[in-house]
Amino acid sequence: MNKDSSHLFQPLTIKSITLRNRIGVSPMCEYSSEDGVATDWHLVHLGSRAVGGAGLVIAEATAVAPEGRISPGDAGIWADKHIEPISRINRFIKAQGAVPAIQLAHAGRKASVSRPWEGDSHLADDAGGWPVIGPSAVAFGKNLPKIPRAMTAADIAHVQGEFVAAAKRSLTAGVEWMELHFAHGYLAHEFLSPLSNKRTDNYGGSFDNRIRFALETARAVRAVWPDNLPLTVRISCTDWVEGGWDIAQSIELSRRLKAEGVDLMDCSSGGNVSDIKIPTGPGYQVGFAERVRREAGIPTAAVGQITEPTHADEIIRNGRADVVLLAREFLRQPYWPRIAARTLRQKDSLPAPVQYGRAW
Ligand code: 531
Repeated sequence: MNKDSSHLFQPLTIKSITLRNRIGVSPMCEYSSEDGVATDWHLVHLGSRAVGGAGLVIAEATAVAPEGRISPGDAGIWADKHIEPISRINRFIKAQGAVPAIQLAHAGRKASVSRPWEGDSHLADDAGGWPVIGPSAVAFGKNLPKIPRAMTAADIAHVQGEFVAAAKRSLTAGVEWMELHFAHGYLAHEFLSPLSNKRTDNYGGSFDNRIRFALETARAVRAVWPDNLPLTVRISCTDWVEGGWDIAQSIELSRRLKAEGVDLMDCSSGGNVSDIKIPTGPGYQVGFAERVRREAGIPTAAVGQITEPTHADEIIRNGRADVVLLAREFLRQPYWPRIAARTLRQKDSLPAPVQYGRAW
């Protein structure tokens, strides 16, 4: 039960950062960057949702290295030229009262893919693609048949250094909330899951070994990310397959990440196994956020088919998560928080921008 009677429009403070409400824009790939550089599309896509009243706006999976991009159109932060366009967006988001966040990512064996509207399948090296890496030489399969090169210990240290450099650039760009993307079958998840990690060194095999890449990466980022700013991690709480990564391992990983100074776990699922049936439906992943929150004792974000204001409010009121993240619903309704505030009779807790005030 919820002792502090939290609700959707109650502010949330983590470290020195206060969200004006519990509503976040989930990171959504736009595949609209040029050599990783953010464009006007991103300013409007993210900026309009800040105007719409979100407390937190998380920029899409942003690659820490060019070969860590899912597609050639992915956002990136592997070079200093990426900083200023992100800063511009973040200044706008902050001016609207929202907190700007970024999701740092490396796609591992699921890199080198054509944009969804161009086929959503692995691009050959001579057709705009590039060789992919992973914990082991095991392909995802189906539309992503490339066999990754198994990373050496030096490769692992190198990628971790890229996460650190990306975190430093994010700080320079005015990011106030960091999310590490360890979910959805991308590089870190590939290390976590026994289905994709077949290593025999100290990065594979046992649970302790499979989580080593994630723990070390979080530790290295925490060392450069200011103590007073939130560091968060998205995981897939289950592979939805017997013998794969699961919720029990996710809870233990969350405990270990908390000990490394991670402030919140963003609880998603899936993405590491092709051709499986996932029992989706409204809030189908909320139970993961609830268990991680309760059993690992760490704040969580719930994500996945949350569309109704009363449902989002119930999740917060009943202490099932601390933040709700919306993706597709925000594409349909950039002003969802304002509509939700009316529905929940909380209109006064989300003042309109002065430019629009007369309409409210
Ligand atoms: C959808 C997705 C959700 C959950 C599991 C697997 C896939 N998204 C994930 C995105 C890329 C586009 C598709 C990322 O996480 C970067």
